[in-house]
Amino acid sequence: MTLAPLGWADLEALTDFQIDTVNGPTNAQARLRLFGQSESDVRVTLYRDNHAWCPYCQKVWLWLEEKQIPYRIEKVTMFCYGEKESWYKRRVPSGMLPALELDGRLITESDDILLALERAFGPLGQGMEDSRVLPLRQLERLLFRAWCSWLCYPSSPPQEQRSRQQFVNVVEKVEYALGSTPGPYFLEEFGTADVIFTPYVERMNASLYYYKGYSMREENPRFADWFAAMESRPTYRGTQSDFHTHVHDLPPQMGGCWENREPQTRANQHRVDHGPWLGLPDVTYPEPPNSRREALYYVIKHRTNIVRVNPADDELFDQALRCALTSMMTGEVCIPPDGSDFGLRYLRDRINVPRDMSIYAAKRLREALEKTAALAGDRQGPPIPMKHRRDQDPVYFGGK
Ligand SMILES: N[C@@H](CCC(=O)N[C@@H](CS)C(=O)NCC(=O)O)C(=O)O
Repeated sequence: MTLAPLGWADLEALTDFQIDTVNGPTNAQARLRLFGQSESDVRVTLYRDNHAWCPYCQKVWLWLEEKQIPYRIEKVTMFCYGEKESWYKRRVPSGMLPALELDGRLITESDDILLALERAFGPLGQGMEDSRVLPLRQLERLLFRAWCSWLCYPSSPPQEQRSRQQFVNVVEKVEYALGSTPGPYFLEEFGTADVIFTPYVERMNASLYYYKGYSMREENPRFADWFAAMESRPTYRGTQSDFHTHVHDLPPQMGGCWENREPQTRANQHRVDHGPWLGLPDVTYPEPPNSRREALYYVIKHRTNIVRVNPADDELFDQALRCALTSMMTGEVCIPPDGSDFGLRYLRDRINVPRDMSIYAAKRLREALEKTAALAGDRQGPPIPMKHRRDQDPVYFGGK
């Protein structure tokens, strides 16, 4: 059946999604987290980036969520997507993130932040300076360097092979470490070491799949088990990003990501950019039943800005967007207006996980936008910039 696009009020009636950002599950939208405690218990403020892209911020964020420490969140702009706030530069002249205020004292450097948090609230499992955690922290840095050497420098084919091999050799060491304790985590119980590995392993999984045709999660059984165990934790799910977001936010942050020319790389790139997004190895826990309702809720909430920043004509795009949402919620075909393919794909390419919504909601929305765009034509949106992401500057979205 072909449907006319529903109006905004009718669409609103199709979602009952709600989230308690303060006391509910981990989420990227919160400005305050209380875990059932009172606001007077708050001793901590976390300064992190607006888009939840910054890996060192994710490390501290995950730690606070796991320990259920009440805290406030102040969001700051990263250099690659806009102007750093002057109030932040006055506090942290380098502008670097994360920073954390604990009982009025400002701390920078994510490891120092975790050490200070441990002193104030106790460790998360085995602490940062535990004799079994220290070598794992070193191993994480070794893995990070091997990843950077492979991904972030242009190389000739023989050099590319050497860098790949070096990375795979370190991955084997990590597989061995994961395999040397019972259970899926780095030590017997979940703890600091898992938190420390999380941000970059998530980014490695995404970037190597896309730029190198290498699927870290699928090719390494211990990593696969570790990822699955991490995904069983609502804390991690709330901070987890998807392949599309990571592969397009990393180049400006890392100073470039270099692809190889292998057919597998091409195939992976096509899949991440054009779908289908469900089934990609960025997530493996089952899809929650409310993913479409979640996507609808967030689009409705931000629809005025979403329409305003889109390069397509406002009225035309408003109708096209309602078409995509109608089709996402009803499963019926809704033909968008002529000329709206470009605008729909512009939005498809700029859904940011977890800033805008969680991973499955984003996949459903991308899918609906692409299916609807395909009914109007094959024009792609403007390419996503590689050197900066000012297309994501929060000022275009009505402030912070
Ligand atoms: N060693 C620092 C590294 C922090 C870092 O590199 N932060 C990046 C973001 S991931 C940053 O703030 N860059 C400035 C910017 O992008 O605005 C730490 O562990 O906290």
